[in-house]
Amino acid sequence: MKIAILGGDGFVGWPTALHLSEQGHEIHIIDNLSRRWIDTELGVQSLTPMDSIQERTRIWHAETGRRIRFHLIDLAKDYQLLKSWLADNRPDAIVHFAQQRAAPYSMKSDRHKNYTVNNNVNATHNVLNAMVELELDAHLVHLGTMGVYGYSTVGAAIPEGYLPVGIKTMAGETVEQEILYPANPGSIYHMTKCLDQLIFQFYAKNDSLRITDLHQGIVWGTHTPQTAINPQLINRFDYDGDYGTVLNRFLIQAAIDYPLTVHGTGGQTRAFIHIRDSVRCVELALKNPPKRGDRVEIFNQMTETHRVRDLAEMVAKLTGAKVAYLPNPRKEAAENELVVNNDKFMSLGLNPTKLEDGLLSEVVDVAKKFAYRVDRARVPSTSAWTKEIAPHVNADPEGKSLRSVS
Ligand code: USQ
Repeated sequence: MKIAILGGDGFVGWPTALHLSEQGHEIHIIDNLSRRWIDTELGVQSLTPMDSIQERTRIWHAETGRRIRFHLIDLAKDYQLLKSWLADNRPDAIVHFAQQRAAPYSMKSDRHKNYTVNNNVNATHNVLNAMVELELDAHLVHLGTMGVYGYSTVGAAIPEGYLPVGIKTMAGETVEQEILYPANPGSIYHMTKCLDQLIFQFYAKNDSLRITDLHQGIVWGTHTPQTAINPQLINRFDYDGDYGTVLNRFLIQAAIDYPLTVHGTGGQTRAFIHIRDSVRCVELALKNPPKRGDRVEIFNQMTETHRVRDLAEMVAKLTGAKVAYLPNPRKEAAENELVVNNDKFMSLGLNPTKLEDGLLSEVVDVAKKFAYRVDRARVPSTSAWTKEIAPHVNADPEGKSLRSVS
């Protein structure tokens, strides 16, 4: 297949591009390199040293003989450029990762909120709009989030996108329907993914576009078999307070002897998936497209759930790190249960990489190898969800004010 990977320079986009290229697909990365610009804005860099996208694709060609082509397009702003690229290339499938993906970054200020909404919503809408205009029957696979469901404890497993409901009619009968599971975003970033769901629903209904939405959990790990082929193909690894996600942050914190930064009681339960499984799920989704006229296909892309404090304890046990319980900069439930249905990917043959598979230590090794690149001042998460929370954020978990290190 000819596949366009929108956002193919990012943390999940890059290993997906390599994985699909290895399988013989013709891969085109479309990216505006915004993650690299945001690193510059924040004054941080990936833990792992990353080459330019052009250099990465050159090395991939030198190692494998396969070509990945790169096109610099801002999907949210350059609609005409995107449209003419799609018209000229007419891909069979489009994998859409091209969105600002960090909840803390999206909550930093009013400017960051605006940027995240404008960028994410326009990118999604521009792609769909152009597909309709060009009568392009490509399968669109979008990376969504488990966060569209919220994390409230309802005592039932979260289904894959749709919830059966009974609606009482005026005649007193109950009509059965399946509706999108009620959206319950916890940040501006997550809110944009909820908006995406409605946009997809409309375009699938109105224009019979074939769309798959992957509701992904928190990704951990860094290597896939392809990124490990050559040091210059290495994936990015975010550890900073805005882009670092919880488990990868704990692993790098352990490697640099920094207290593990648990927000609140650490009673938040979240869904997780290893980066290797993430790329495999995209492959499985591409192999199982919906038909024209079908509703949006939704998969829950996660393989296990964990409580944040359990993860901290697991990493502490593995490494001897200390755990710090900090005031939570986010407005979120202090404690929640989370049960998720992921039957679809399991029935398609996904064989999950679990935390217990010993890979945690592999990531600690990566973290230790590149620990010299860490700026400790960038580790704390200081983006507060509300003005009321902001004064309580602990910007220096290593400082003397820290009392709750166990
Ligand atoms: N947390 C800590 N300490 C930290 C960092 C985070 O206790 O140092 C807590 C947070 O308060 C939160 C949980 O860990 O309760 C998860 O935070 P996270 O930063 O790992 O994940 P999140 O902000 O939810 O976002 C990430 C990705 C996003 C993806 C989402 C999947 O950045 O792109 O959509 O995970 S999910 O969480 O399932 O919505």
